[in-house]
Amino acid sequence: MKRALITGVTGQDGAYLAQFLLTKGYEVHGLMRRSSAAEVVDAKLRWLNIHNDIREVDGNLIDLSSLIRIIREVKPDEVYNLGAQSFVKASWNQPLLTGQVTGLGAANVLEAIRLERPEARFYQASSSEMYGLIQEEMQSEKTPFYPRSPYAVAKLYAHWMTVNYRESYGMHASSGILFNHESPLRGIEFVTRKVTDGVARIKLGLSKELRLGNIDAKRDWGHSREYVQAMWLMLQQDKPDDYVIATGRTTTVRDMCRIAFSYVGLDMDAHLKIDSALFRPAEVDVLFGNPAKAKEKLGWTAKITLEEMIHEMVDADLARLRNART
Ligand code: GDR
Repeated sequence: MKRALITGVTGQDGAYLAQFLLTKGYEVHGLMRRSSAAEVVDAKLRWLNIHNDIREVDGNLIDLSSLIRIIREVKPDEVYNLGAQSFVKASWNQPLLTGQVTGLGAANVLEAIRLERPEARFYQASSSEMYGLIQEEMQSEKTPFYPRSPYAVAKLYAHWMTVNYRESYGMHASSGILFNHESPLRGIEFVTRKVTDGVARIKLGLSKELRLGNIDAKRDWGHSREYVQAMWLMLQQDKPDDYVIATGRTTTVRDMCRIAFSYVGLDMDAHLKIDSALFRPAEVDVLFGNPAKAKEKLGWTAKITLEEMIHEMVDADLARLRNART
């Protein structure tokens, strides 16, 4: 039986990845921060009904000693580093914490593996945010980076550390440059879930308006459930490498929002308000990924359309809100 260790297991991707690995017969260990009981947020694992199947390991990405102990004890075959302060807007308010968790946290995991279990395969959750200002027709593994937020700067450090450990020590360390990926498990602070939750509230008469920031930004949105499979595929390759994971379609926030409103028969223009407080100090205007390498080398392509995903999310939010009322 293969053993996997997932950091960030209580997040959207961690939960879907854990579920996927369990169906593959893996023993799944999840890093959880246990500084206080209230901090244990396993709602997403409960949603997927896998909370009793994950072996919880107590540690923290910013505590190297805890990671060394965990790698020594668990002896994982595969380590997926999904843990991060992952909300881009919050990274301007907490730039140093973001650097420690999102940047140095990855270096800590790499160091723990190098010291205790160098044969383990490593996956780093890199991000399309690293492209930032660089707008080529489509962004690929060859596109240069120009990060536009403290979050993206931290992710870029983690990305290059992954490449460096691969080249310096011959470790099987791969980096997935994932474009935005969503699901009903997405946190409410991210725009798709904010929209689907907001639309469901308006539909049920719980709210009248939805406030958003820059709706001209364009994103390449896929489904988390499919994207975690690409992570696993990367670690099954003979050679470690970097891969763009994207759908190859880009849509404005405005049009994504319209999909949600029209699904429930509401007029978006009657409810959507623009709030300048929600704009970011620096914006990434366009993300548009070229997933050709992932298709060729991993046999992976995104199949769920943006419409299907937004409909699934609106349905899930309607059900959640109706259940909360009964
Ligand atoms: P992003 O995702 O920053 O791309 O990073 P997010 O959903 O937060 O923003 C997408 C775009 O929508 C615009 N926007 C708003 N965003 C939020 N959150 N709230 C609003 O009210 C709002 N109005 C407009 C934003 O300005 C932005 O342009 C996500 C995260 O998951 C990262 O961790 C990950 O690395 C990247 O995706 C790939």
